[in-house]
Amino acid sequence: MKIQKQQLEDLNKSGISDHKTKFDFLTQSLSKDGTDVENIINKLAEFQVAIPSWALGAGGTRFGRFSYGGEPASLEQKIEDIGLIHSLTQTAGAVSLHIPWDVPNDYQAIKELAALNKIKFDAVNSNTFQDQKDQKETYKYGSLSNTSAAVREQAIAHNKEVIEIGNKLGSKSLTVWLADGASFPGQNNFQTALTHTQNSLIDIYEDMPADWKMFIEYKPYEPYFYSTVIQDWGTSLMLANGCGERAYTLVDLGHHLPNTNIEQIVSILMLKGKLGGFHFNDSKYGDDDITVGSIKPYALFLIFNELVYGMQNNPQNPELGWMIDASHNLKDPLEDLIQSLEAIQEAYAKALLIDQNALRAAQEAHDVTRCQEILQEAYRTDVRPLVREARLQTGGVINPIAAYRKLEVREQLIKERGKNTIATGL
Ligand code: RM4
Ligand code: MN
Ligand code: MN
Repeated sequence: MKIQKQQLEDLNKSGISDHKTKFDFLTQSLSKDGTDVENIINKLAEFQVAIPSWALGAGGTRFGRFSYGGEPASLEQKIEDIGLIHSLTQTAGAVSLHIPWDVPNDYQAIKELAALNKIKFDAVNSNTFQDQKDQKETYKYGSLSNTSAAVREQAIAHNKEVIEIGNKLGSKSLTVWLADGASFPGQNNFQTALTHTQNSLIDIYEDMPADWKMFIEYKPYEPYFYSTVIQDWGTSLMLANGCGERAYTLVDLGHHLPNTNIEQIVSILMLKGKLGGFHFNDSKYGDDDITVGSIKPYALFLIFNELVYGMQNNPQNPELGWMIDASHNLKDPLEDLIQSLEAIQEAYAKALLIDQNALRAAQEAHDVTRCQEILQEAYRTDVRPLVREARLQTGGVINPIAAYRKLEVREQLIKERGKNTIATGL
């Protein structure tokens, strides 16, 4: 299925006058306060978030998986799905591939298809948390950290192959998420596991082309229950520093224990020029991978405040690789992604509204009440007209979920692909 430009224009006709009224009203009041609305719209329009190739089908839990009709059965169909989301939102202009779930057969054809859908290839992700068919060594007891040199070598070789695949597609970064850990005290020697991991990562790092970056994720637990080799941002940063300048920490919002101050982590990493990648999702208990902004929208806003501050004040930090890392098993995955994109844009817009000069003055005056007021003034603003305007200016639709339903995208996909297709992923 492909959405035509004319269809988008027709969809916008009915909502345009209502949008204009709301947008003009908001622009007027913001401009009066000295906000540069055009600058915010431009920033929103530029902001692109990669869609992971495993989020386009229904995700499972460890108890089961309920498939959603019309799931993409091939990489081609996954790229087409992202193309659909991108044409509605104009915010999803990239795909992040997980290897070996999504190895292209015909590179030229995949590149052409992606270009046709205006999709770029973002970070490639390696997978040493599952055994693959015909694989010689098992990752049951770890991969890059394993006590067996043969297992480590196999895992290193896999990462190098992922770099090669990404390189052929135009990717410029490798994301390593390591499941390695232990489920029982005494199972692993912490120091040996970390040393092996560092050495394995250095080997992979040295194999990357000179213009590539490595992103190292961390996560406190899961799949193992007692310890994880890369459990927190400190360990990730240490490993990144041990690899070299082009290795960075990646923050995944779901990879923290409850109540962790994620915005502070973001801020410190950016100060050190070491925040490379960012995975969006939301959670209540653990790595729940649910829709961005659905549980803790204020926390997301505070995180964006630090991201905006860092982007404006930390030239030592590179441009970030943004990705949605969510996949859930109840909603239509494409609707879920659209809602996530919307939540990201809203949090970003609200953070851009914060009066940074006033905030600094209030901080220096130790006016704590005023500090809070300044943040909440921005947070309480309904920024949706700004997000809609950015979408309109770039050729998207005013209301992507309504458009998705009106165009009967899911029904159409089921017709084309059938009810029982299953996408690769978790
Ligand atoms: C992990 C981590 C990685 C993702 C896998 C599927 O928890 O978030 O980024 O690639 O899940
Ligand atoms: Mn992640
Ligand atoms: Mn995760």
